[in-house]
Amino acid sequence: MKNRILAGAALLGALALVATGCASSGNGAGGDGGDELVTVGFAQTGSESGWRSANTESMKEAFSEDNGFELIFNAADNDPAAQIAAVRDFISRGVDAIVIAPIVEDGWDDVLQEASDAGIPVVLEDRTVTSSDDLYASWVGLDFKKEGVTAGEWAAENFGDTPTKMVVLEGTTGSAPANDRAEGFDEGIEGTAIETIDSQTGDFTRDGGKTVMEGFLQKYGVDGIDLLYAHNDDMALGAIEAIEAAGGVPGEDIKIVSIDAVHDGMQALVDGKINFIVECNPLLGELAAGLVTDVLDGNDVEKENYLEDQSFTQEQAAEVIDSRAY
Ligand code: GZL
Ligand code: ZN
Repeated sequence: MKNRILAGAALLGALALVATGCASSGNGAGGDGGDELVTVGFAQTGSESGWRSANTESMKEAFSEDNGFELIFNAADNDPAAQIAAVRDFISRGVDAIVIAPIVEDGWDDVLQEASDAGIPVVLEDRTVTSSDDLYASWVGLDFKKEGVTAGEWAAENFGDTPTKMVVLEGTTGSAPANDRAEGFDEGIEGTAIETIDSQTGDFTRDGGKTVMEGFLQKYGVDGIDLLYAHNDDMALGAIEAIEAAGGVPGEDIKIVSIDAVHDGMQALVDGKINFIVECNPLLGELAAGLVTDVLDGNDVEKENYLEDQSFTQEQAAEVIDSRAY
């Protein structure tokens, strides 16, 4: 299937155009007077990170009443069973459409089949699932593997020639970003002298990153670790606290490469405590709303819709930090 990689603006424009166009058809979202609201159930992962907060805000802004939606929001506290139960609740309530940011990739076949049997279209945003793509209408998000490759290639360029001991803070076990960022990073450092001496999940949270990094520091000492690869900024920020508590200097004694580029991560980058960040754009709300509207209006949609990412050195972060949307 064709993956359409579009710069955010172009894709936004295209979808916004169609959304406006569809509003005039008077049978879906859009304030074309008299239309009742389109009811959308949104099953969010939880509130595990700064990225997630920005994503939730973007989704709530896009699925607003002004835009013709009634949003039923559920945050599953990073619990896959609770998230599936929330989707079942949406089905029993007979919503018009369901949007899911799936915590983990597996275990979705049954409930997606139930939504399909109930005639309720599903749009995935952010993370992906291993279920057949016949079981959902469309997905919009970021290329996690590419984010991992970009981070790995940076590490290879900066440390690949000398023996480098690396520890990894993995994202939520079983989640698409954790799986794909690990795979991409390993591709990026292939053939270099970077050695992964330990790797453990911090569940994408600051506390998780701090606790796991404390364990790594007890095991190897500040001098026994040269590089930290964190699958997201929140875990990197927790690790920074642990490194400083152990008397180390983050960004110096232990270099740090991370993913997300949320504000606090970018501030740590500007402050020299992180060395490189690969962005993962959380502002998916408008694209997701455009896809829901398109699907409900029977318009063709791409199965996969990628938003563009970028990356930042400390110097680049200093230039942009005050003008970023999140
Ligand atoms: C990535 C997203 C991840 C972020 C984390 O698109 O699913 O989940 O990288 C968030 O910060 O918790
Ligand atoms: Zn419409």
